[in-house]
Amino acid sequence: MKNMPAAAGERALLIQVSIGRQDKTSASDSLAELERLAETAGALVLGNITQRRERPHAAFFIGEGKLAEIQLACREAQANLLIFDNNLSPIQVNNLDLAIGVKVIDRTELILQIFARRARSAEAQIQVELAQLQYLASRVPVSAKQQRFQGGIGMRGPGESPFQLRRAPMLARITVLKKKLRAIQKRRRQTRDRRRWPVVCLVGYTNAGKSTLLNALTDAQAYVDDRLFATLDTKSRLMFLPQRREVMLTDTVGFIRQLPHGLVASFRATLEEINAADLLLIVADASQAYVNEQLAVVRSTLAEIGAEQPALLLFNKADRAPAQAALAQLLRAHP
Ligand SMILES: Nc1nc2c(ncn2[C@@H]2O[C@H](COP(=O)(O)OP(=O)(O)OP(=O)(O)O)[C@@H](O)[C@H]2O)c(=O)[nH]1
Ligand SMILES: [Mg+2]
Repeated sequence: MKNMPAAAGERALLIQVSIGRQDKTSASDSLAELERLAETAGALVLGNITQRRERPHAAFFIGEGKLAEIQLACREAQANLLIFDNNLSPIQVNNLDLAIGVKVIDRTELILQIFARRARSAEAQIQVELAQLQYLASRVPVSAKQQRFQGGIGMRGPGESPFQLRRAPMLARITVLKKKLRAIQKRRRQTRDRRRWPVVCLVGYTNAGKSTLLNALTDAQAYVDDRLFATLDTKSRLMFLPQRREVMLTDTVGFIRQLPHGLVASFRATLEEINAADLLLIVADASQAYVNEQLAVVRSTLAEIGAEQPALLLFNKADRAPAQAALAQLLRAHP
């Protein structure tokens, strides 16, 4: 993986519990996405174990009977990491870790890890550290035996130094980071208030092609890659329109299903850009089988951050074969 050394020896099994009547295809799509996320974080994915349940098991999320099967699978595949597609409670993470004896992380923690590794600007790093700390503060280990605090994928800050695992210093650090972030946001707001151009924001699911579009329309030379969360530091560029008109075109961080709320709050500064835009261009990857589901995620995330300005929907990657057939149907479904 380019410029991202794999965490040494991270061999992962993916675990997914489908609850109630969750659609089978959407569950397998979510699992495929989890695999891409795990690989982006540097883990080697060895396989997956799935289970269907009416409701989550209170102590383990997954059924108690599955624990032995998972343990055996870990031993056979020599896995040292379990990644749950479901978001787990702190107690469930601890219980699983102790019962199976292998490090357990969930979807949220995995996404936070990717953000931590990829954050470059001071602002993005503060946002990531804040999100990680808020998440970790509720997950202080109950036992030194727990595998999850032995390094590797899991909580490492952008500086790759292990966190202090005590709650009080964490909370103090959270206060400091929030203050720093507010100062950066204030500066940003002042620049924005002085702006002379209408602002158009590119938004959409991760990997939809937002940065590619920014590059095509301006000279931004933004980083483009066929991986999830290529963009974490956003760019703005002037775009020239006919009749000598200009707009400011802004790229943003992609959305994803089950985006952690703590993260959404921490990335408010970035998302503020969306709120302050005059027009949103929603970029959707028409070659994705689950483009409608992805669009639903984008719309609900926009609603969550209170973005209510006019939006244009734009179907991208129409050149790809699977998209050709789907396109006509999509255009009918989204007039
Ligand atoms: N075939 C095809 N590929 C495209 C098109 N637009 C973008 N891509 C590819 O899709 C991948 C993702 O593009 P990006 O522009 O990085 O996507 P993004 O929405 O900025 O993604 P994140 O920043 O990761 O959220 C890249 O490999 C692009 O080359 C398109 O119109 N057709
Ligand atoms: Mg991008």
